[in-house]
Amino acid sequence: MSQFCIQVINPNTSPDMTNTIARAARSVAAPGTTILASSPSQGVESIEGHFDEAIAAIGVLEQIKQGKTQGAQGHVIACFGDPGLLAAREVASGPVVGIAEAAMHLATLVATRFSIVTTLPRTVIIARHLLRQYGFEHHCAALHAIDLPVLALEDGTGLAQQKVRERCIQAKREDHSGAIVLGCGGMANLARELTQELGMPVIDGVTAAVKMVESLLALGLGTSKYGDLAYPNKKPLSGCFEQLC
Ligand code: 2AL
Repeated sequence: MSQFCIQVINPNTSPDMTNTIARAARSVAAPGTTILASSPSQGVESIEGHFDEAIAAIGVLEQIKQGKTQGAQGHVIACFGDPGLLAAREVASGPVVGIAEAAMHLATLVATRFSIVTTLPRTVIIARHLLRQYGFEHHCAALHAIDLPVLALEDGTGLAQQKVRERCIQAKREDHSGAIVLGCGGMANLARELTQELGMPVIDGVTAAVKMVESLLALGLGTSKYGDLAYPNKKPLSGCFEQLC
């Protein structure tokens, strides 16, 4: 049996969300796969805009470096904006997969069009940018926001989860799409139950990305070091960035 070590990085600093993500990742990992769950030592406790993403990207790079020293062969970036994805690929040699790209890719394999249900309205524009960047613009029927902050998913009240469920039901009724993509790492534990309840694929990016990284590792495929994803050119980094060398 293959023995893989996959690092699942929560780019925000919320320990509760890291636990939710780690549990979901372990629930789908193959028997031979170890999940190394991690989050940055400093940064933002939730990622809800461009400013947050810029900070989170540095944390992702710090975590990739640490994951490599701990034996990680592949990496998942478990935030729906995929912060720092291409930079992470430059510093990694194994595969690096973001949860937004993973969920979107899988959605196109099981439906002609999908809907996205995310957290705050301001994160919708981030998802739109990614759809364009990844070439999935024409596959997405609509985007919905539950209009609650990311950390509402970890407040223990269940309100955010109820809103996700309601938005998914609304998306099924209104969008004429065949699948729903959950647009936050903190929603990772909801996909299976919603898939059952709605009778259509509801896709979470954390579990999708873990299975994609496992597949790439099983095929012996890592990030290409030929071309723009080659290791960064060596040059001095100053101040707090020295630790990224
Ligand atoms: C996210 C996410 O997945 N984690 C986080 O902190 N912010 N993005 C989002 N759209 O809710």
